[in-house]
This record gives sequence, structure tokens and C-alpha cells, in this order.
Amino acid sequence: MKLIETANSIKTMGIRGAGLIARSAADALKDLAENYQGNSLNEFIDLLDQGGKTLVASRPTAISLWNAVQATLKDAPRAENIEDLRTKIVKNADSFILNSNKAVEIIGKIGANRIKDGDTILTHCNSKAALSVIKTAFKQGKDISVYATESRPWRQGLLTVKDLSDAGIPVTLIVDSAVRWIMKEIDLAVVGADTVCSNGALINKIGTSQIALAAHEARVPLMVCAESYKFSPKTIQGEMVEIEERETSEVATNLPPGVKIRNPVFDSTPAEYIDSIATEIGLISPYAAYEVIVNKLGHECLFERESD
Ligand code: RUB
Repeated sequence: MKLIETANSIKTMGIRGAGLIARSAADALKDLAENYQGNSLNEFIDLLDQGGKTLVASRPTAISLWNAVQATLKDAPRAENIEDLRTKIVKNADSFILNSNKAVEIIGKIGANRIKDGDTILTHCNSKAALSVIKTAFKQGKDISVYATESRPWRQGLLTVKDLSDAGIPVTLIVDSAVRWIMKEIDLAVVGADTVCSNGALINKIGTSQIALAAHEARVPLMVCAESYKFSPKTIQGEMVEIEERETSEVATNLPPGVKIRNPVFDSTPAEYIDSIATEIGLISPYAAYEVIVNKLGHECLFERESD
């Protein structure tokens, strides 16, 4: 079943990056709807609901996943019959995926306006939105070069350097601990987002907050690239973002007995360290996160949600 495969693949990082995770979840729900063979509307709704919960449980931190499931299933309570529900789910999933891809493109254009000819850029992990900004600036003819962090333990930085070098952009790989040393050569730091909280804090790949501190110290602006569905309606209700801790074997194996390992894979960067957030609805201050959540994701998020 595609939905189970998708959830497993998200869990095991076969599908990764908050935007792709979201699009894959919408696509898996679309597949579930297209293939429903039963004849009970309630059963169909329950199946979709369970499917949504299975997907959301696959990785806890990126709100994009939860927002994608909400956007795809939002019309379920209003469906008149099975075919109506099927049509609604397929339409919602298609439009979520289309808009998500468009958002990455628009963010690329908006963010690229902040990049100047001759700039040296630092990026972290592997963010399609951040790469869209960098690649757009390069396509505009700007002479830029990039430092990319390795991003232990999964080393997503290797994907980033491949993508940038395939695009012809000069790129240098550094280990995560080299960030502060390199910062004196950096003009702009550009990172993606897994979740943007209502207070403007950014949740992104572990190490982002250290980059933010080093950038702040060196007066290098930090630009976050985040589609509006990376903003969290849950945080407006006071919920904390769960920071995923993954298997310790991802960090090291065969250590002496008694040595512990921890593997938190995201961290939180307070708004004061963020210069701007490039979204598909404009370049904003992190302090405008509340407005994005309420205006873009709906006033209903101000009121109590039904249980997830
Ligand atoms: C990836 C990561 C990326 C964001 C944004 O973490 O932190 O910066 O997900 O990516 P992981 P995008 O590899 O653990 O999923 O801009 O592609 O949505």
C-alpha cells in the first residue's frame, strides 16, 4: 500500500526534506482515495483519517507534514458521497503539490534579490527552498560561491554539493564544526525550515542555531527559506514543537560500554537571530510569523482544533 510505503520511507529518511515530505504525504492520501473500493462513506472517511494519522506519526518535527494532511483532508466532513469525497481529496492533493512546487520557485526569486554579485553564501543540510534561492541568483548571472556544511550524521550536505556543482555553482564542503571559522568569508547564510513557530523561532536541521549564533556574531544576515505551510498553527495554540531524536547508531556504533549517545536532529533558532524569512507571499520579518499563520493558514487555527 502506497501510504504505508510513504510513511515508512519518511521514517527511514528515504523521503526527506520538509517540502518533499509534505508533497509525498498529499500524494499518498490521493492514492488512498483513488483506490478506495468500499461502499461506505464513513468507512472511507475513517480510512483517510487513519492514513493521515499514520503519515503524521512518521516524523514528528516538520509541521509541513501535518499541514499537508490537513490541506488534503480538509473537505472530508462536507463530502456528500464516496465519489464526491474522492474528487475532493484528489483535487486538494493536486493543488497542494502544485502550490508547494510553485512556492519553491517563487521563494527562489524573492530570496535571490537578497543575493549580490560576488557574494559567498553559507548553507546547511539540504533544503530545496534554500537551493532554489541560490540557484536562481546564479541563473541571474550573479557571480556567487557557496560553502555547504556536511550536516552530520546523515551528511545531507553531500546532496547539496552535488546539486550545486551539477548546476555549475562553485561550492566547498565543510564539516559542521568549521562554521564559525569560515564565517569571516560569508556574506549571507541561507537555510531552509522544518517549522516556523508563531513567535518567529525557526526549527531546522541540528546545527542551524549554532550557524545563527556565529552569523549574528559576525554580523552576517541569516535568511530562512520557508513555504507558508512550514508555519505552525499548533504553536499559536501554545504547543511546543517536538524535536525528533533518532537512533543512536546513526551517530556511532561499537563504543565502550556505558558511553551514551544522543541524536537530536533539529534545533530551535530564536527570531532575534533571523534577518528575514523568504516565503512565497513575500520576504518577511520572523516577527510576522503570527500573521502568516492566521492569514494564510486560516483563522480556525486560533480556536480549539478537533483532536488530531
Ligand atoms: C532537512 C532540513 C531542511 C528542511 C527544509 O532535514 O532540515 O533544511 O527540511 O527542506 P532532514 P526543504 O534531512 O532530516 O529531513 O526546503 O527541502 O523543504
